Amino acid sequence: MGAMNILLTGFEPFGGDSVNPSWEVARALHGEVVAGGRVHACCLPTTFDGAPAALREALARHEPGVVIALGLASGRAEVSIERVAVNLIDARIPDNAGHRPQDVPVRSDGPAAYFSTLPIKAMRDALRAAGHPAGLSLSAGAFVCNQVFYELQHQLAGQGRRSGFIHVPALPQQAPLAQPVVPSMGLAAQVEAIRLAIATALQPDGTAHASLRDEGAPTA
Ligand code: PCA
Repeated sequence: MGAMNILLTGFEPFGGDSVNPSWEVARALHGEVVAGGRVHACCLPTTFDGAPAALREALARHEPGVVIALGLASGRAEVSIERVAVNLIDARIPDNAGHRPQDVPVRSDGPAAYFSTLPIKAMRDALRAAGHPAGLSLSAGAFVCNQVFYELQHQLAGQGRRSGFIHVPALPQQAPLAQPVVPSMGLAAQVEAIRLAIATALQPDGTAHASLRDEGAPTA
């Protein structure tokens, strides 16, 4: 028996950016043992067609006990721990394959939404206690990040594994390139925050979310 595997995904750059902090953070933590779990980083393509398959493959390869998917939310100032994935794709910009699907479900056979099964409030509190800007978010958007979050929860539904999504702010070098200029957080601080988020997610008593754990949305 080795250490429990933790899958940490990030995304390739998109929307004309040359860097995506979500992948930089995941890559920086690759191979680390955090709270007894070994981190496996995986870079997902920022395409509606490619991301779900890449995620599925990573889940099969690593059989992780905990999964945290990361993405960039340019414009947000905090590490935002997402609460809910919705069964909706409505792309505001084209993905990296030039596709811009609008008003379609992630899964035509799936529930309207899934909740995160991570101990989200314990994670937020741990990050804040360590001095990181952190908060809970009620929307992961309707682009590839939300799609991956939804797919993740759908694929792991009912398995009792902890999984969810965290959006990170832009890096300082990206901030002035956005119009208007966006808030940012340095890479070292992002890495520290996500390491702490992982450690908190591995704590057996992270029960902030117990009543919602491992349920689909209350539809049907
Ligand atoms: N952010 C985008 C997709 C990839 C990423 O890092 C999003 O929020 O949907």
